[in-house]
Amino acid sequence: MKITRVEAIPFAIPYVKPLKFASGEVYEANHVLVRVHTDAGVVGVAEAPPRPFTYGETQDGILAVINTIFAPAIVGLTLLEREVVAARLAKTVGNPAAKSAVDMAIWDALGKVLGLPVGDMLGGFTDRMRVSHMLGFAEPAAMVAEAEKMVETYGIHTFKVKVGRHPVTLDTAVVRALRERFGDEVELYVDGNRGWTAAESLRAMREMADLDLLFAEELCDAADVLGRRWLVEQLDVPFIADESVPTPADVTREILGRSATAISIKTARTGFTTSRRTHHLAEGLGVPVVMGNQIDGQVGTACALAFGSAFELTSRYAGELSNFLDMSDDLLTESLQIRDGHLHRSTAPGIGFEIDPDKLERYRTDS
Ligand code: MUC
Ligand code: MG
Repeated sequence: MKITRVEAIPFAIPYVKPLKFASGEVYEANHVLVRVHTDAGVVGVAEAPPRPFTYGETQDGILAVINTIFAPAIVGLTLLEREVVAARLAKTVGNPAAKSAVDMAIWDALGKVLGLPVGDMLGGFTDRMRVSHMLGFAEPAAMVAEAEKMVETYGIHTFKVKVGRHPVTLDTAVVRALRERFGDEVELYVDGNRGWTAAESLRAMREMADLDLLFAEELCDAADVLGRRWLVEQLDVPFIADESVPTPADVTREILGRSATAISIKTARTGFTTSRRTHHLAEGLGVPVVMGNQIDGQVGTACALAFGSAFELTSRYAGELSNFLDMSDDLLTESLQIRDGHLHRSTAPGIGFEIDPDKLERYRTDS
């Protein structure tokens, strides 16, 4: 069960429809596939999506930190020494997506060696999750049309609407149009990716007071410490901290500082080992959790599904598990299938997906 090699493979898959939001735009999935090889012959796999506008990581940076620091630090450890791996990776600051992919690939390998699904190893609460779809910036009619397609084709009934544009009425009009089109058939919440000030956020939330929002996420920057506390105090829906809580310590600070009242867990930035800590912390603090999407491909989505379905708290609300639908292709032998608004996790050992070697050959950018 010893780790013999860590491989980091860059690949690029174009999006059919780019995702646009207040802090950035994504046109191509230029991720890094991480493979952890073992002396048992088993290979664990996960992916790292670089998000420079959120965490500062780039595809080249992820390759460099894995090849030059992480791989030499963990080769020779066994798959059971996940806390030793975590401690060694923690010696390097930042690099959350690179660390997470290494961590999740190790869990995948361990599951394969033991013949157990990772979702069961983590907690085994359920075998499925309800799916929430993120609607990126577009004209109101186009965003409503996308939601219609998601309802009709996939049975999705929960939507996270990206907001944070100026004037705020641009976005509030979209949310109103969605509520008018679907009535109480759908759940709606908004994510500002820090695009508004605290005052703009409050104005927008007041304008949407009659639209029965489920949550508001990261509407303004957590660095505006008092402004955000002022905003959160006046809201009557939970305020989700997303990019402001990449570590458990950040969760503690934001929740105890009263500048958030719910959190997003993203396996793309906290892997399985740290996501588990974050989950337990959220449970202890008594705050709601939404499984978030770091604009993951199908590999990353399978990871979020494995973790989210493992606990009651992480599967209570719909998880953001559908944005791989915007990609022109993916790497799996069998695509994830959203049916009746749900994703079911695989019962196969490990995270539960297989990489198609032909697809990897086609999309990798290092050969
Ligand atoms: C989200 O919830 O903010 C946008 C940037 C990122 O890192 O994740 C996405 C979605
Ligand atoms: Mg967010």
